[in-house]
Amino acid sequence: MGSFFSRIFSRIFGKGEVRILILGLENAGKTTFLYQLQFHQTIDTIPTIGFNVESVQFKNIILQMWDLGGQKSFREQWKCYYPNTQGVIYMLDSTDWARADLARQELFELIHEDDLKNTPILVLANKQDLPGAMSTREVENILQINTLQRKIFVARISAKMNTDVESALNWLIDNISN
Ligand SMILES: Nc1nc2c(ncn2[C@@H]2O[C@H](COP(=O)(O)OP(=O)(O)O)[C@@H](O)[C@H]2O)c(=O)[nH]1
Ligand SMILES: [Mg+2]
Repeated sequence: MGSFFSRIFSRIFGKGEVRILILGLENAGKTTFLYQLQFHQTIDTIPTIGFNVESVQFKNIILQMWDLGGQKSFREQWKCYYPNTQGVIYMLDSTDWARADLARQELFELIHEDDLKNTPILVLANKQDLPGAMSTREVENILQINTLQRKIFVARISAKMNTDVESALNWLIDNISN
């Protein structure tokens, strides 16, 4: 059975490796998420200068995860990483109502990029362990998800507590292969 799945995956994903970008404003929880996936623990993060990249085994696939710095000066360089990307994770701090509009603007910018036009986008509404975190409906409204003609899905997670991370990633993997 295992080899059956690995044959299917290698047919879909070539070498069995998928390139995924983790984007979003600074402080959304991108680096926490990446380290949770890779090391199964919460690691004290510092603002990311440039990028972190980790190869993470998820089921039978290797996810090559690029965690790009989210501060304004780095956001301008996100474009350089778009070519050959198969999936985008857009991380949102669900408690950051003040910057929700900015988060939408950045999402809309990347959605119109040619290099990402066929890329499914998984929105991770992070920090659901905190009081006042946005609901799925609130995130969909704020990001105007229903105006986007895209494979896009909002999942609520807590990167810190490792809650609901795996089912969210399943959506992304399924939609990369389709
Ligand atoms: N309560 C809570 N805090 C989180 C969560 N994810 C990240 N954080 C915190 O948010 C801050 C920014 O996280 P970081 O991963 O550095 O964000 P990045 O700038 O997007 O890479 C850190 O203090 C994290 O501990 C979460 O799911 N819940
Ligand atoms: Mg970071």
